[in-house]
Amino acid sequence: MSEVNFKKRVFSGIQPSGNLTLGNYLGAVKRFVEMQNTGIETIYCVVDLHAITVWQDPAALKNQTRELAAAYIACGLDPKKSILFNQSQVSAHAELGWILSCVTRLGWMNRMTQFKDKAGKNAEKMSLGLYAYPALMAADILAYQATHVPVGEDQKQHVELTRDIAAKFNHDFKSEVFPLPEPIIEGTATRIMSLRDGSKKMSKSDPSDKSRINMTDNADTIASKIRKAKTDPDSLPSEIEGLSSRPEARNLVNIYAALSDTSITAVLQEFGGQQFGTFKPILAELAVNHLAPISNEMARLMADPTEIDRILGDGAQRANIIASPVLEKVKNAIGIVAR
Ligand code: AQP
Repeated sequence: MSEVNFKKRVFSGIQPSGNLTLGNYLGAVKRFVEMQNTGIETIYCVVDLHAITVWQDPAALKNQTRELAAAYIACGLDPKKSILFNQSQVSAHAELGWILSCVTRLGWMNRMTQFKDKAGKNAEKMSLGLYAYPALMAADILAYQATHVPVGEDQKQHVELTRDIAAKFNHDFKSEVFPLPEPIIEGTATRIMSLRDGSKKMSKSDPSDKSRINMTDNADTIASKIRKAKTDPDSLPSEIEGLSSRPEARNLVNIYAALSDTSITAVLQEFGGQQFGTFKPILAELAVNHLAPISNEMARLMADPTEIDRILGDGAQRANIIASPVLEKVKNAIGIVAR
């Protein structure tokens, strides 16, 4: 048990690996904004070094990085209240990532389900980086001695691994450098599913654009994707139990609940007995009303990429001020001779 009382600090990140989806927004960014406004120190990152674990077109990566930063700000992250930057500008992430990959055990890595999901039957052809990704994610969090990590359900295993890595480091080097960070997974939207397959999560990198709502989609596209979303022929149930074997229906109800900040039970009380033909247009209108101001603001911010780069650069400087001394402590603990 740690003797040290670490300052409460939030860290999280998103990969600029494509368009930000409604899943990323409801499962992560919306929560980032809520945490920023509680007065706790918050650090949010565009994790570009994670994105390159799979192929990224270089020009597209630059654009996606700026677009994700614009999305963060358009969703309500304030670069004056939160530290906002892209990961590769703070070299402590990569340095600590290497050190922690020497602490992490192969047996732990082999249990990571996200690698198995992403690699599928092609594991031999995947990059070493995709396999090692969780050790870099541990470094992202621990470089700031972060205590709380808001994430969607799919990242829970990686945050738990981060705790194991932190505990092993502290134990092996008889140090108290790292806190054991807690995953914060709350709300109705911790796992938004694909609009085409209720058993798969909504993802930026899904080959089917129809499987997701992108934060940059216009009103017609959002309405069309919701109208065409896979459902079943039954009407909506009035009780939550009625959704148990209906993943697509559950997903649309979840999205409605999360967008309107209400519970699934309340949504079913209102719409129980109605057909999807009635429910889908109402959901589409809610989604458009919610997302349109965000995508408009993103477009406005993207018109000035120099300003986005300035914000990211300023955030990186502030992040570096926190991460550098932590990295020094780590180097000192493991016996590395430093300046
Ligand atoms: N479908 C989802 N529902 C709820 N939360 C989600 N998150 C991702 N998908 C959903 C949360 O978004 C944050 C950022 O995730 P990431 O970009 O680091 O990587 P990811 O989890 O692998 O997200 P994607 O969209 O599926 O990206 P790709 O396709 O590039 O792998 C995390 O907090 C995640 O939980």
